[in-house]
Amino acid sequence: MSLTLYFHPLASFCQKVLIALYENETPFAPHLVDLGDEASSAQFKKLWPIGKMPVLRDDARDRTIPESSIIIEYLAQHYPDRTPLVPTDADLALQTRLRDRFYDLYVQEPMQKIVTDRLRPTGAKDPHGVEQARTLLQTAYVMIDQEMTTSTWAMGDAFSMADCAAAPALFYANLVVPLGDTHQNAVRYLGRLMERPSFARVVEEARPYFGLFPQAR
Ligand SMILES: N[C@@H](CCC(=O)N[C@@H](CS)C(=O)NCC(=O)O)C(=O)O
Repeated sequence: MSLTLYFHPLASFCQKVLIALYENETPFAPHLVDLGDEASSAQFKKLWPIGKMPVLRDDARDRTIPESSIIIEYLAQHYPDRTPLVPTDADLALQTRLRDRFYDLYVQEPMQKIVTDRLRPTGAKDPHGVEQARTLLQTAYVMIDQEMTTSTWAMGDAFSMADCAAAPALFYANLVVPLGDTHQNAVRYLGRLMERPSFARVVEEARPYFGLFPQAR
């Protein structure tokens, strides 16, 4: 087996890549990274000094690939299978990348901002930044709700990299800023994502770690 994924099951950007791997039943060796453990963190940073998960290592091609979207593009290019997560049509691929960026930058990142602020010690919190993140999430929710009026998946009928990004982003964002009654199309989209076998498996595998998710205080 040539692929190794450095990841943590609870981490949303890692879940995005796990969905892609499970969609195509791509064989890989899981390598759990514990950034809270000095040795594990130091070992991981030798691979990718930035220290953000996930990272894919491909021994067959002697490549180390960081960044969730780049990993999915790499898998689509070198390990394609039944679910083409990045369309071959250039225009459709561009739209897929835009939606992938949308979910990463305007759902995952504000969600992370709100969650990680809960881990900051008293006196080092950033209430203004958290408020900005909440406002950004609300704007994104309205846009997603409109897009999902007629679509099954982020790109229409075909499941894609954009849905890999959307699933963990919406799952965790909904825990910190509930989608609520006003975004019913987005709620139904999250429901479809939760039922997708690849993401259902990811959630099951993350379940033992849910206690580590910082709850609102
Ligand atoms: N742009 C990166 C973001 C990765 C990211 O933020 N990963 C989080 C886990 S979900 C992480 O490693 N956080 C650790 C840290 O920031 O120290 C990607 O798409 O892979």
